[in-house]
Amino acid sequence: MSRIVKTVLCLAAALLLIFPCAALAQEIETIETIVTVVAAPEQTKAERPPCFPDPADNFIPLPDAENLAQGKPVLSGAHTDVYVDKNVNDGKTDTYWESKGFPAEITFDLQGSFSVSTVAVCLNPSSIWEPRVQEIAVAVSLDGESFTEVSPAEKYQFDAATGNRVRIDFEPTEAAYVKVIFTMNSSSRTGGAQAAEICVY
Ligand SMILES: [Ca+2]
Repeated sequence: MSRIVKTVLCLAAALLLIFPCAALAQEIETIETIVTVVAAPEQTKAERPPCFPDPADNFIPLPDAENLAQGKPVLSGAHTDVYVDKNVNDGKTDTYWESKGFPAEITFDLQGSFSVSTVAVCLNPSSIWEPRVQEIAVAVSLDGESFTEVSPAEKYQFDAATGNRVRIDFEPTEAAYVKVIFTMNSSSRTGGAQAAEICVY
């Protein structure tokens, strides 16, 4: 290859390198002129756009009052596996009590006498806990021995869409002990009653 040809080829190669770089530099300059920098929004708290309603808006509301059962002594019959009765009033919906068979009774010692009118039975609110029906009655006592039924056995629907919880309201009654009696659970995954939290108001 002659020296002239080599020189021509080198010049051509140099031009190919130079012109794309020049074009790219111009493009970068163009991009820089159209980009508008905006400040990041304040993100110290989660915000939900109006078009995405909070699922909790559909939850069954609970009384805005002290839960008289939380942390109080609790007594039940046989439980399944590790799902002991003290899980039912530890304030956490990711721990639960599961009875071994039916009927299943669980009794709270309120450690004092109170006017009570609502019992709430909650499952884990996660939708992995599929909808189910449990049949539940409520009885109360002042001495822990003689109980009076304040809400007869009824079937209650649990559904994650409504918070996986039910609310049982009855006439205000003086009580030192509250017994919750389960007689059925439609879930095919258990042969017993289940409750992540039972609350008394
Ligand atoms: Ca719990």
